[in-house]
Amino acid sequence: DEPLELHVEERKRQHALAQEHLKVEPVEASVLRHVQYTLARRHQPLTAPDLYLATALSVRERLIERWTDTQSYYTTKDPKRVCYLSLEYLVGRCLQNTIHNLGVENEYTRGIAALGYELEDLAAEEHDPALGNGGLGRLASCFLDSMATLNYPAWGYGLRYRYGMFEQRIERGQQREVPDYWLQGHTNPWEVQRLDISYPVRFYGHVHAVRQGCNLRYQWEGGEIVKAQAFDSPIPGYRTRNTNTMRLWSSCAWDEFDLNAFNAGQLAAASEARVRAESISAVLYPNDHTDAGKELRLKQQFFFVSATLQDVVRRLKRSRRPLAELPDKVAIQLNDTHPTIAIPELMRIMLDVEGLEWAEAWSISTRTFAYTNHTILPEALERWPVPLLERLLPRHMQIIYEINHRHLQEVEARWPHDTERLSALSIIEESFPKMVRMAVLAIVGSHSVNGVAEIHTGLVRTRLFPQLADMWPERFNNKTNGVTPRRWLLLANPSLAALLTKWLGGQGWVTDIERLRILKAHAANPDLQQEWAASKRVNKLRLADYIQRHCGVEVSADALFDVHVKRIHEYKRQLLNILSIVHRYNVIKAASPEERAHMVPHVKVFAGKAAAGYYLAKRVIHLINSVAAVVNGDPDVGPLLKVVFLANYNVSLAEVIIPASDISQHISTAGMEASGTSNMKFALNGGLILGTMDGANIEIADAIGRHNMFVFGAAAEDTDGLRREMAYQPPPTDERLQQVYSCIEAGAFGPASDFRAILDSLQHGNDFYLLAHDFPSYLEAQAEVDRVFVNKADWIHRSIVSASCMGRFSSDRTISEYAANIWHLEAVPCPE
Ligand code: 4GP
Repeated sequence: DEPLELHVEERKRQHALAQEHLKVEPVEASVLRHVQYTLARRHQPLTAPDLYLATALSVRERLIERWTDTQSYYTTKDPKRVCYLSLEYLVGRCLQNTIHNLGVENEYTRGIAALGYELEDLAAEEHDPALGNGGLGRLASCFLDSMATLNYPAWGYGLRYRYGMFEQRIERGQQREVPDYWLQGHTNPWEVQRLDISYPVRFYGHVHAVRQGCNLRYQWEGGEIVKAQAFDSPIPGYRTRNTNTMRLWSSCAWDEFDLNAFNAGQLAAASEARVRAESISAVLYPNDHTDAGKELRLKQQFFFVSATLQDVVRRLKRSRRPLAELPDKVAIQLNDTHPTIAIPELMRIMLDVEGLEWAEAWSISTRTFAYTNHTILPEALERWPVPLLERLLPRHMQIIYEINHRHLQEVEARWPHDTERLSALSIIEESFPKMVRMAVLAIVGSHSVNGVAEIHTGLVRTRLFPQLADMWPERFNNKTNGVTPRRWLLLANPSLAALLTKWLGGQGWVTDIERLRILKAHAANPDLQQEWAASKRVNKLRLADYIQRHCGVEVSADALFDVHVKRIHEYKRQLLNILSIVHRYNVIKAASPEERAHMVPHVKVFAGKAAAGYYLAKRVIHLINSVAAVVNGDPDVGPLLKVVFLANYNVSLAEVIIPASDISQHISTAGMEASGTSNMKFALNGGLILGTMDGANIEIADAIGRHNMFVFGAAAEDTDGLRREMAYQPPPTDERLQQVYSCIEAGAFGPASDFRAILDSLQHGNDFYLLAHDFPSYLEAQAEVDRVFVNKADWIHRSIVSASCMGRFSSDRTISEYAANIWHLEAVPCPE
């Protein structure tokens, strides 16, 4: 390692050089330089893909300078850092986000225009990297943006999947999954391969005990070694010099090529190890809420965790600090249980490699780790078979047993002879085969356990882990989610952003959205209302254009845009929505011309992916598309009802959809959605919410006033009782719902056999998701939506009030809370 002072001097010199360089080079020149010298292309003709890449490379130069400065500054200051460990990131496109955060949008807009293009059109050339499934992954990316903006020294660690989330195509009304090779076409300008940073990661092998004095020391040996190779992406804060790092690991063979095998003529065997190694970071598991249960998934988890911890320990040692100082220097946040194997891995490093004693190692470890739970769905709680762990990670299994042994001794000491409690609190589930409960391990091995909304944290405490909460009440805390106003307002909604900047006298709201509250007092101001409505219209026209281009369906911006976008899951109840749409269709068909004249025209927008193996969710997509085909093709209905399913929902599509909504639906069965974050994005963009009292909807209702939200359905505390009652005596089905079933059964939307599984789950199942139960109150809430929508002034008033009260739901607030209460982290603003 070079001396620090030299390092800093060299950086200063490079910085001064780069400054000089940038001063003299305008955007056009810089972009054309990249076209010519980096892409090795001629200037004429300039194509959009080339120009996008050259522009990205030009922006990247400015970014890299800040990035290296920040990293050097952190090295000099050596502050406490947070490492956010997440198997998923939904980053979204980077070009415009970077330009905005760097504050160079005028320069680049003008420069690109001078080259004959619009910046937005170039931005659309960027492939949206989908390295996550849904909410949890997008939250991780919102958090990275906030950490950088708030100048926290933070690292996001994860896996660089070659194939992220599948691309969803809709063919004959059904979902087809196509592999999404996001790195195709050109190099990714937003990452830097760190050839100098790689670590060995071991799998399988055996444990060897060696006697040292009167102690036994263990060594994990043999097996297979895979190389973890770092790819770094800069994460720029908004209008600050601080630029953090997201480090994603890619797997490759430790020895590129087996020359001996090759020389012996075994050509396939020569590259076998490479193929096996590369498969680890090949694909993201396209499952949320189901335990993949596959060896490869556990391999992915350990691979990324092991490389990350080696990186963390290396950094600590470079600053010449003992491991005992780890908790003062690093906070590690586990994003759900996926990285939980980090706990035994850190213990292994401290015990077997560094030679620490158990008590000290355990104290260091628990003070370093904190765990966030994102769902209470039982099928999502990870459990790994003991035999698998014993084979893949034999030393870790020993350590887990030891952690459990000591933990249960503590339980026994506090609650003697309470076998029920012992088995509930055990990390090992005594099933066949035995299983390791990763959530219990995460809680035992962390100093903080948090849920992501008030109601969810309550359920984590009372329903999911009551005995653990009993044992360590102080460990459990709530951190209600938030979203970044940079991407979800400034970037996604330029017209509303301009309005806010004008009415709030500057762009201060971008980092302090509490300032929107000022607008509340002006919600009835006709000028504001008129501008607000005009902004919404711009966004609705943009979405209408997208719908026309992608679905061939013409929709009017005067209609009520009613949006339901998220992963397709029974508990999120897209089915409830489409059934109510069939009902609306029936009502329209039966209505007289006078009645129709008073009806509010609706555009129903759906988007979302179903896990590839989730049969019922895929049938729901089919039903939505089948209903859409009939309704949109029925001249009798005309503009009163249009239904569209937009394929391949991802971050960039969300950016088009969210600002355009009048109403969005967040209608999970109460008690099942941990938080939801799109509800926050919609409300921030002036959309009203139709929802159940679930997840963060409850806190949003508190913030904006419940009367500004359209609420329906059973309450979380009643659901268990209702299920029991219904099982005992099934209630009669609502007549309107019965009619909907009859239509589907009669083949109104295609062969009834296509939807048999759905109908069976509703009519002969136990209505676990309370669809039939909530149907009448859902229709009532929708009728209320229609009543309010016709009164434009009232609607806009509610829209302004809602958006203006959303200050609490910025991820800046959430991250400040994590930093203050869990990580104990100071901001370290990098000087200009
Ligand atoms: C999601 C939850 O389902 C959602 O309610 C929450 O807002 C989000 O995490 C962020 O906390 N969970 C997942 C998952 O995406 O894979 O468990």
